[in-house]
Amino acid sequence: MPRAHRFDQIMVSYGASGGLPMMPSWTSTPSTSTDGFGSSVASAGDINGDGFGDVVVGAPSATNAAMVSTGAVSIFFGSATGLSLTAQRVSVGAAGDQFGYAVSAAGDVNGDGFGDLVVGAISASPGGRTSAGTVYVFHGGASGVAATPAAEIAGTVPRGALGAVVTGAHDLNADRFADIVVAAPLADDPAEGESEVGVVRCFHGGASGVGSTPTREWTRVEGPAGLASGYRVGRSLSRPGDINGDGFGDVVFGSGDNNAKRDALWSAGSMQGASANLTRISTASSADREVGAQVDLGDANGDGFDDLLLQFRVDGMRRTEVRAGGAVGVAASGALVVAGHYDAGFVGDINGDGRAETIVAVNTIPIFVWPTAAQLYRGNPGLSWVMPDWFVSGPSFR
Ligand SMILES: [Ca+2]
Ligand SMILES: [Ca+2]
Ligand SMILES: [Ca+2]
Ligand SMILES: [Ca+2]
Repeated sequence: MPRAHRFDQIMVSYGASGGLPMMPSWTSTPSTSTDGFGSSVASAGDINGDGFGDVVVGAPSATNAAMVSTGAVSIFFGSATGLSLTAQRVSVGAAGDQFGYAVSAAGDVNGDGFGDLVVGAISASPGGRTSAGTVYVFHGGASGVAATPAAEIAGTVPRGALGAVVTGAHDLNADRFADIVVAAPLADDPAEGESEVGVVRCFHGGASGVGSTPTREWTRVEGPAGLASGYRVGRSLSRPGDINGDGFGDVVFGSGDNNAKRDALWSAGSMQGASANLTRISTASSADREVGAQVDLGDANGDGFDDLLLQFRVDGMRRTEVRAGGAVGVAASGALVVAGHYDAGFVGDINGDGRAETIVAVNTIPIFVWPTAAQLYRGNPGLSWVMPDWFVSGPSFR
């Protein structure tokens, strides 16, 4: 999931058959510039069940009840005239927890028709385990989310930062209860004496919401599948998707530090949920780095199979490519969307043609070292991109 680099202003542009407008449709600016408002942003799904999509914004450095950096999230509700200007604010935990570091729609985890929310608090210390991190799930309702979380998933390893990356609205076992996938990319493996191996955990929804026991867990990423030892497993997670079109949701995640090649890995869903077996997704050149630094799933060519957005680094420059999904999995090679940019991800089908668009953050002002504009690349049947179809830039976009 893309993350914002600075926390000045959130801009939302409403899609239409012609694409996106040149000016943002909605903006929100925080009351203070120190609470980290906007360092995480996500579609929240439909939290209050009124048929309009909602947006969640994290402010992990926000003060709550005089506790500094407890963190908070704000939910802006959609309507026929756009997003609300005021938000429901939710904050849980203790000083320094950084609640809201990561946010995602959970999907409908308890099957009551209201969308639910998943929030990561990376510096929470459950059970005295310093900065093990905690993930919270909130159930939606007609008046927004309940102030008390329905589920708390506690990190098990000190300094593991569970909740640094969270995604929801998966359905890995196709039972119509949404499932969530969360990562603790910095988790050590005390049993093996290894540091920062990372862990990814899946949790299935059900009538009472998300259970507290993971239905699948990957760490170290080695062994039967013949994969090399993992490192920082779960540094990136895909949003929900179905790569092989079998009706079971699949999940892709990345691993690795800044200097390693590493690979992205994907697991196919089934009746039992995500498979323990992982399929490696790599690039041809051994000189490439951080393969899977960002991953996402969306149907960019409109063939009914979700395609993989894969980011990696070549000679210090990031590249984003899209690889087609199909009945046998992810294609072995992909089409370059754009090189030399910052974060990238799919943004759904903005122009209603049945194909997912790709959005990337780019730098158009070389004296700055942060992104200065966003570019949109339309999905197309041949998975071929040359120029962006839309961009927006501004002094506050960084
Ligand atoms: Ca629900
Ligand atoms: Ca499910
Ligand atoms: Ca599948
Ligand atoms: Ca496709």
